[in-house]
Amino acid sequence: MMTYQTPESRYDSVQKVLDSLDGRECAILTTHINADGDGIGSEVALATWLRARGTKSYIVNPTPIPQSLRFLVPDESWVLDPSEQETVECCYGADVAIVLDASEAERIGRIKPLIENLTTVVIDHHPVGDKPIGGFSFRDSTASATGELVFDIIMKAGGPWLDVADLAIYVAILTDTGSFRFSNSTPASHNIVAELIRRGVDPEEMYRRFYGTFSYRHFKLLRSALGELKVDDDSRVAWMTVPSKDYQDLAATAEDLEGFVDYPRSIEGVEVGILFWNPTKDSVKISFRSNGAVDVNELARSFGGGGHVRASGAMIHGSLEQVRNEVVSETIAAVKILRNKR
Ligand SMILES: [Mn+2]
Repeated sequence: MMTYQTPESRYDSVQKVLDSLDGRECAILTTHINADGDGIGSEVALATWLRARGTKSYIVNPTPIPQSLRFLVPDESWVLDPSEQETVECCYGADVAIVLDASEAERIGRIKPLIENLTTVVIDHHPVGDKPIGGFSFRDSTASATGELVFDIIMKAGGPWLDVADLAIYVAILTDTGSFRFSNSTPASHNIVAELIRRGVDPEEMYRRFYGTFSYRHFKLLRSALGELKVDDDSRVAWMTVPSKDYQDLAATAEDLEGFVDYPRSIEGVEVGILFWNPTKDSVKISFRSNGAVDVNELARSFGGGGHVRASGAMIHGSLEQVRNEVVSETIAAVKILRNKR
């Protein structure tokens, strides 16, 4: 027996999504820049379900699917490269676009113009910002992952449930809850996962794939980044920097930094943990993690980024040192303002 039930507050939205996807010939699915397990998992699950119902469905993302998530895609032909003319034509000829795990145009980058003229359905669990993508949206920031909302849709439709979708939703929830450690690990997310395990998903295999194996490069970078770990004793803000030279010399990618931001955040008594690195020479990527008191979504938004209340990020143009000074002092200020309010 299934213990999970879709929250009543979602009933209307789920029905509207089903209505807008019913009988479509061709759907374009997309997600945010630098997609994570939730973005890709939600796309694969929904595409699998749509295809089983006779809707040709393609994944068109602003940035490539990370290597670690490629195993989820059952057929390479489902994924289209937005820089190819054929993809552009395919998008123009589609009859619905589905944006997953993102609500703002900026987040989907170069995909925006490709789907501008299509009926759009947004499915997301991020707190909504100032410039949401138009069309119908099914949003709920109480959902552990966008994958949870996709589960609601397939459940309401009565399936079909395919193994590929089960695995993809599992990965969506697993990765967005940090392996069921974060505050979004709710009874609902556990109940969904219980159902997925009952249907055959192997938790140990998934754990090993995502958390039990790292490249040697990951550890080399971690060793040098830990050497740059700093804590402001007064405000309890901690930050870590990945040295630019090591990042470049090792030809690293964001994937190699998986879990790094958890180190500053996990220091005893720390309110906010921050990770800094240079994906390119003149831009700095920042990841924020809050232990609860500080809203890091708001903080990231003040730097042009965003995310969740406890986990967010931003990309800032400038030199590492200059950006780091500014971000650290703003974060310290945010902690102090909060403290004065208490
Ligand atoms: Mn997500």
